[in-house]
Amino acid sequence: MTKTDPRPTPAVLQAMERRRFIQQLGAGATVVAMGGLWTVAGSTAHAAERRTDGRLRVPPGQKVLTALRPMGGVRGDPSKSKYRLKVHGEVDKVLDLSFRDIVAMDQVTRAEDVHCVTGWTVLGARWTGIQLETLAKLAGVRSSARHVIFEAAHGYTANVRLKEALADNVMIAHKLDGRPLATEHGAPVRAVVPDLYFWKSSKWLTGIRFVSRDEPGYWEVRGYNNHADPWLEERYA
Ligand SMILES: Nc1nc2c(c(=O)[nH]1)N[C@H]1C(S)=C(S)[C@@H](COP(=O)(O)O)O[C@H]1N2
Ligand SMILES: [Mo]
Repeated sequence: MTKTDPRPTPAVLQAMERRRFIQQLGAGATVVAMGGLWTVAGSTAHAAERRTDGRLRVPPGQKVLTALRPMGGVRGDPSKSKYRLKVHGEVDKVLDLSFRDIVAMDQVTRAEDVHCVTGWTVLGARWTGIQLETLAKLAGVRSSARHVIFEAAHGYTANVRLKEALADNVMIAHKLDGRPLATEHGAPVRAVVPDLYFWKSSKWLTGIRFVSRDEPGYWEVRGYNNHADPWLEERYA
């Protein structure tokens, strides 16, 4: 995981004075940061915009990019024909789904903003897939469940509170902007948890495990915040 992941540790990030650096970026600028190209969208356009819940559209300390930046990670197998997704843990019925099973379920397409802890935001990415809530109902999540663990290839995990995981906009997605997910973005299937920092959105998703006790995931045990609310800037532990 760490081998191909460009993410510096929190200590390194802070040493780079990330925040100050990002604030210096101008609208429409293309800059090289942390080993990659960032295309910064017009920064004033969304500055005052608010969401229906009253929160600012762009969380504090974030710059709007025009497209998702591939953030690395150890890739899983992108093959649709071999794909399996296990829904397990505190459920009445364990599910073992193929890619066909997933696309045969109620499909939704939603434009959702995503926010990466390294300081970029993409507005209105169009995700297609199923709502996590649909799977939760199908599996019969028990009242003992309190958290969801999004399990991915090679042991990557991310934990999300059950209540937040069952929000309308939490998806198990297989398309982005009308096209099948690219391998680097988690093909064939990834989680999308728009309202928490993007590391909670496991790519190359292999399992959804409902648990009664919290289990901090890959980044959460490496210095990142256990909850990860972008509006509270819950970046680090
Ligand atoms: N399996 C897996 N999922 C992952 C990661 C990872 O390393 N492995 N990185 C996370 C992080 S830190 C971010 S910001 C987003 C990046 O998604 P993207 O590469 O599609 O932009 O994926 C998240 N999901
Ligand atoms: Mo991230």
